[in-house]
Parts: sequence; C-alpha cells; structure tokens
Amino acid sequence: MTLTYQTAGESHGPALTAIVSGLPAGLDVSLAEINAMLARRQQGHGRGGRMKIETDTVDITAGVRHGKTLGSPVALMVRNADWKNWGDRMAIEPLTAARRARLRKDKLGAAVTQPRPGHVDLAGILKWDHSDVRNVLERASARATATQVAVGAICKQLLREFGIEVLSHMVQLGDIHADCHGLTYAQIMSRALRDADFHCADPRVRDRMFKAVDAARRRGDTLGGVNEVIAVGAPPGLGSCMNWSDRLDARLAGALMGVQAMKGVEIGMGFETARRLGSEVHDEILPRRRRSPLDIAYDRNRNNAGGLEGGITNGQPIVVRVAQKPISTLMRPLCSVDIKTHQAVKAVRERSDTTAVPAGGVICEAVVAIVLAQAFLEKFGGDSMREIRRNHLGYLRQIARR
Ligand code: EPS
Repeated sequence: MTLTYQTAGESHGPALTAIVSGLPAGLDVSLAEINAMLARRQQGHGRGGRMKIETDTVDITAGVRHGKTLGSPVALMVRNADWKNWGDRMAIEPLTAARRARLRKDKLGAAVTQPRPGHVDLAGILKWDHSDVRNVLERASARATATQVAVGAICKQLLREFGIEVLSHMVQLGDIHADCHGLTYAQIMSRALRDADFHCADPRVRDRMFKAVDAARRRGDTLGGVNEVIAVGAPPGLGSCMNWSDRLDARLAGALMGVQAMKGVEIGMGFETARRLGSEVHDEILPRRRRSPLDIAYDRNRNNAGGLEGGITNGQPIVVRVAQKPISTLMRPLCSVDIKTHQAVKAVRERSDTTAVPAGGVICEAVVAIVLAQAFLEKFGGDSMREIRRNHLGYLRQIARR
C-alpha cells in the first residue's frame, strides 16, 4: 500500500479534515502526541489574535481502534473554534434573506475585492472566476496546515518505531541568524523544544528576535525566516536514483514547497555547494568501528550532503532548510487594484500574524516526516507492523554484512 493523504477545510469554516490511507495495521497512535504537536504549531512570538481563539485538538473518526491503527483509512478532524464567529460569512447553505440582512447590519457581508500582493488573491479569483477574494483565500490559508501536522504526528510515531526521529528548529528570523556550532543534535532539539517563542536553539539572539518581531508589528509589516528540519536514524537506501520522481531529495523539496509561504529548500550544504570546490563539498567515506551487529561498515567525515546522495539516504542525518517568506497580509498594506472598480487601492487588511516562522518549522517537520514515512513504507511496507519490522530488520542485517 502507498501512504497517501488528502486534506480539506477552509480557515474559517467548521473544521479541517484529513484522510490518510496506507498506514499499516497495529501502529500505536497517541492522541496526546498529536495534540502536543498541534500545540507546538500554534506557538510563537508574532502570532496574531486567531491563536488566542483556537486550541487545536484532533478528533480521530476512523481507522483506529483501542489505540492502534486497523489498516483502514484514518480520518482526522480539527475543529475551527472561530467558526462560531463566521457562521453567516462562511455558511455552507445558500444565504437566506435573514442571514444577508444580519451580515449587512454587522457590516460583515462585503466581498473582499482588494487582493494582497504575495497572496493567492489575484491569481485565484482570475483562475476560479470568483468576484469575492474570500472564496480563494480561505482555502489558501495556512490554517490548513493544522491537519497536515496531525498527519505528520502519526508519521513521526510510525518512524519512531524504527528508530527514526524528526525534529526542527528555527535558524533565521529576518536577517537574524542563530548559531548552533558545536551543539549536538540532542542539544539543538532540546533547546528548540523548550523555546515556545521561536523554537530556536541559540538564546543569544532571543532579544534581537523579540525586538525584530515587535518592530515589524509596530510598522504594520511582517517577517520571514528559515527553519531547519533534521531526521536522524534513517537507514541507507530510502528513495531511489532510478527515476527523477523517486529521488527523495526531489520529493522532500516538492512537498516542502507545497507548504504555504515556503519559497526555498536547501538540502545539506545546499546553495553553498555551488561556491565551493568538490574537495570541500563531498563527504569522505571512512571505515567505521561497529558498535552493534546492525551497524554498517562505513562512516563519513562530515555531512555536507545532508544525508542524501543520488536521491537516496546514506545513513547520515537528513538535513533540510526551508525559507519562509513574510506573511502577505500587511497592516500597512501595499498597492493593489480593486477587482470590482479597477481603481488603484491599498490591499485588504485583515487580522493576521506578524510572523509564523516558528509555526513553519513544525509544519515542515510534519511534511518531512510524511515524505520519509512514505519512502520507508515503499521500502519495507507490509500490511502490519509485524511484517514491516521483519522486513526492516532483514534489510539492516543484509547491509551490515556489506
Ligand atoms: C492566516 C491568517 C491568520 C493566521 C492563520 C493563517 O488567521 P486569521 O485570518 O483567522 O486571523 O492566524 O493561521 C491559522 C489560523 C493557523 O492555525 O495557523 C492566513 O491568512 O493564511
């Protein structure tokens, strides 16, 4: 079975939904762990008023019994608490006269007609033939990432069963860079997990980050940044070089670019490899002193490749950095053109975040976990956890002899 998922849901609609197919039977699913990851996604200095309204928790409505997957599709739902404030504006049914009158009275019924530069607004109304920008912005909103994170949390639980851990930390906010030199993976991640404001492992830049967010907010502006996702424990051999579409680096980059606001993906040394000589870039292969019978006989002097060579994992940590643009809803808006009058106007302003980069890291972490779980199940897949464990262990034994 191939692991696939679909999501649906508008930002201010009743709920967000995901259906995940292809999970094996017998996987322990912890609701508490999913909800903890959802809570991490909601954190971060620079979030707007919406996060005070929402306390995201997941309802599982199919595919799990007595805490374990059944092998059937798993259905997940995250309700939008804000829906109660948007019932008329986002009503599913046709607008009744009473609803229309209520919206007019509350001055809430007007169509959004001033598209924001950088958002889906203009391209979306042209493409789908809408005359209210809300009809496209609701689905384009990063709110939808709540269910993606819930799917990622389940994939993390699957990967952990096989010794693979995926976590993220913020490495840049605007032009402020975190310095993690000399820190181990465990140190970076435990520091990042403790920092609810930025998910950043470098406390020395904390003050500057606070000031940058607050200054941007005061100016009616927004801030982007970069998160790094690291996956440790993946065996060599996930992904393939045999077809472009099977390469794991391509699949990671594609999936990460599919997250709202992401503008660039680097693996390992990334863009810096283009400036360096081959001898400075490629990770030398060294003999390894095995500590366990399942260890492979090869080591590396460093990990500039970010754990991927030829689109295949090489046993080193997988390191991916993702650039996130500043949010396109500005409280001091940029120039736009009204789609009804074609007059020059300022873009629409509506409640939003000053920055969502700390949330972006958690979302990218979820996406990396999903792509890795897909590649893992392609290689070791079976219908039950027991079958996958057998396949995985047999392969580890095989490569340890090479
Ligand atoms: C978003 C705008 C804000 C964000 C939202 C994404 O929501 P609202 O318009 O309701 O204030 O807070 O993100 C979330 C709701 C979330 O859960 O991450 C946008 O326009 O993309």
